[in-house]
Amino acid sequence: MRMQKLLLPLLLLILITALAACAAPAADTSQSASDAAQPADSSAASSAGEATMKSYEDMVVGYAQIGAESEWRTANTASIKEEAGNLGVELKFSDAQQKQENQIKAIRSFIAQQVDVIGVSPVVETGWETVFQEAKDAGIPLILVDRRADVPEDLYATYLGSDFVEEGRKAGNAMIEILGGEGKIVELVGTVGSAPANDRATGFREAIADTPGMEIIASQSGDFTRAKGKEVMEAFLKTYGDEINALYAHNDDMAIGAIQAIEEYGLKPGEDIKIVSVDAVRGAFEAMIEGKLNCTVECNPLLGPQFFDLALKVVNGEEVPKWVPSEESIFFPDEAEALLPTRKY
Ligand code: GZL
Repeated sequence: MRMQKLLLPLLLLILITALAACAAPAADTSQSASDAAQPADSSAASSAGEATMKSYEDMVVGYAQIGAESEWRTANTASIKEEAGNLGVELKFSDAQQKQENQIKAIRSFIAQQVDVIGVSPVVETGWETVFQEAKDAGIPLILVDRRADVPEDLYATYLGSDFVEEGRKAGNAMIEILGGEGKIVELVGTVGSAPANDRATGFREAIADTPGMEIIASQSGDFTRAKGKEVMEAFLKTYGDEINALYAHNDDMAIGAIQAIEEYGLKPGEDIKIVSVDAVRGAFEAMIEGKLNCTVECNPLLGPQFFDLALKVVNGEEVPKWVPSEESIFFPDEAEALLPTRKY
């Protein structure tokens, strides 16, 4: 009897313990390889972080292009579209026919479509603050490509493009050499109010400021096109005729239009009237080979690869410089024939 009194409570204890063990859930020991490497709370955070990181293939880019006004622009557009195809980026592309209101409409459309990032080449420097603020308020980063805009720096992520003032300085210094420091110059200006027109004019004037024999006798916009460049050069020739020693054209397309006007007037471009222009498109190399153009300053339009590299970084919150300048050179007739086959635009 005494033994039973001892055994019963023991048996009861064993039974209760066994029942309690059956009721408790099993600890989850199945961990994926990646989770196993980190404590559970950080793997949740890193998987959430990974979920918002974009790749080229899942990035949607809105690009508000100026138009198709020049060989340079055509090459610039081709570079953007080609690189989007290479990378598998979804590109929404708009051509504004050189009208600011069309670029603004395009940017608003990209905001409504909630693209990941917007690229824009502002046709002129002013009039952008409102629409750029709308993009910022919508949380969509904006990249200035090719041309700057006159807005506070917090309204764009970065500017990818040339130093147009330096391009103007290079053109001015080349003109001093070509004219021997003495000559009357007419100037074909780019699109009125655009960064390249404003800055190429500034840089050229800076370069010739200390050479009193160099005088700009007329300056008028040819809007970066061949047709307008020809038209304005015809007017210059009508007014000044063979008083003109040289032409400074803010791009090769206007220079090529002016070459036609000079020949129709009965003078020899590149000889009677020396010509310095900017862009270094194939047409400029061909004109230098024919002896009709004396110098072209390079302005690189092949910005597609750099643009999408910056776009992905900006979308993924990486730090980028406020300005990414293009690398550029200057070319003269003696090297034109050898270089023409190597030119990509
Ligand atoms: C320069 C670019 C200019 C080119 C022109 O970066 O904006 O616009 O010089 C083009 O040929 O039309």
